[in-house]
Amino acid sequence: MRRVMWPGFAGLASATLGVSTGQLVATAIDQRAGPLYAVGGMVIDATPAPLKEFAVRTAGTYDKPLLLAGIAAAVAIVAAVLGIVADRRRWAGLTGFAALGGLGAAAALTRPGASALGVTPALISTLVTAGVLLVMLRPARPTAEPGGRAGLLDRRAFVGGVAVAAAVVTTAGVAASSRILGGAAARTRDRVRLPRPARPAAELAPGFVTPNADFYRVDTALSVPRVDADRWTLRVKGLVDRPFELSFDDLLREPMVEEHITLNCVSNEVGGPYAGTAKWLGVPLAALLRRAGVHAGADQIVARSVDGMTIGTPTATVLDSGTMPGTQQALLCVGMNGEPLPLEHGFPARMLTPGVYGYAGSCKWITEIELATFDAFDAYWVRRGYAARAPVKTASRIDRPGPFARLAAGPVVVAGVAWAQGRGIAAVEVQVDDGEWAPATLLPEPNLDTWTQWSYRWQARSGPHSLRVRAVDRTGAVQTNERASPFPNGATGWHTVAVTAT
Ligand SMILES: Nc1nc2c(c(=O)[nH]1)N[C@H]1C(S)=C(S)[C@@H](COP(=O)(O)O)O[C@H]1N2
Ligand SMILES: [Mo]
Repeated sequence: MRRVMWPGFAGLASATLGVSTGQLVATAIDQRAGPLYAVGGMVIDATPAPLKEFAVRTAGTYDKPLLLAGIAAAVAIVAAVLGIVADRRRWAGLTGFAALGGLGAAAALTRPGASALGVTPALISTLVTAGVLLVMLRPARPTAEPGGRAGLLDRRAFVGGVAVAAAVVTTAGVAASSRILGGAAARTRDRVRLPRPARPAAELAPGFVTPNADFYRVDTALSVPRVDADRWTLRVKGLVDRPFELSFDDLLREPMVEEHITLNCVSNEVGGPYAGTAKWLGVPLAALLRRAGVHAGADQIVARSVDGMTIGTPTATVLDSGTMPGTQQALLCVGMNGEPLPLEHGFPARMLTPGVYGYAGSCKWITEIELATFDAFDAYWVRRGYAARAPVKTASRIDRPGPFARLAAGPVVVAGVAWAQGRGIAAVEVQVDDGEWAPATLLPEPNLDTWTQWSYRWQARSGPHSLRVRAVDRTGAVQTNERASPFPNGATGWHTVAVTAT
């Protein structure tokens, strides 16, 4: 038994120490080059879109920690097995660990924007793992004491040592990654003085905008990119007459506008939480495109982020944005609800295109805008089967009462939001059980590219009920009840909530 337990444990312990050391080394280079993060990033990019949808839906914002934990668990199992193998055949076991290290190195090297230095963490992980393993599997030396107890004590001391070292290295890694890497980004963010908008947005009722802390976050970044604004640039290039580059200071000197715009994710289920409204501050993208002089036929804007995301937006959508009364302009944003962009929402700058889902118009941590064509280039999510052109569909949501709420019979306020970006909301209707559709009361809509808040006074009789909502846009089109899944261009269907009145 001991010939399995001890070597298995040795494999696990040495890999734990090795991988933590690798993660620690990575903080000095690039957090994403850490073996777990690099493999995690590779898994995310390789995951088929429907599975990713499932992960986002079932795990919400925990999908990333869960993925990391899953990879760590898989590595732990393989490491324990390799420890047992190494106990019998050193070279076979070490070869296995070298292969694991190779996987980590390959993952780090193939991450977008990776440098050759990216192999270092995986290399160091492998060396540390192999070294610790060899020491742990050394046969216990015969000792003066009868029964070889000193050998066992050695081992216990060693195990303790490894455990303490792993804990120290991991803690140091976490601390260092937030200080070294987060430092410059957080410092430059703290120093940002947002310019006053040439055109400020109207003040709206509290509760209309989503506070930054509650704003949904959807992206493929396992660790939030921490961009030092002092070293950040934006290049505008591709099919243009005059390519140019802007620093963050240049950008802050551009005339800014402030706009309320609703952003939503194509992955949002009917009634789901991946929609939010903020007051954005930024430079109209159309102005930057005009400065560059876009070639005729360049029908796609490809935005690239520091972490290699690509997001393709129709050029016409951006150039036409804000020209129809009530619509808002597509922006290169630096501010969100009166603050510099939070790191998770794209500091120092992101795109925001009203009327198209986030994956097709709202690149965070943006660093490049390339004018291209839809024929010549498929962006990240398009390669995975999502629609290249992704106008937001009319949607409405019941926010209260919540699903399966138990409430007192009598007057009940049913309330929520509805949006039909670019078209605007003309009416919202509520249906209780199989009754008539009744009009809800709408709060004024600040512009056609935000949601509208609605409420409905309901006299609840005791018993179980279902509440249903649908919106009518300003072209007169009634929101469809035809069920569509989020893949490949957005969910449709009426949101229904079951409640019980007593
Ligand atoms: N760099 C980068 N930008 C990105 C993404 C991403 O994964 N990486 N996700 C997009 C998607 S799918 C959506 S819905 C929005 C979400 O923006 P938020 O996280 O600020 O709400 O960002 C978009 N921009
Ligand atoms: Mo999204």
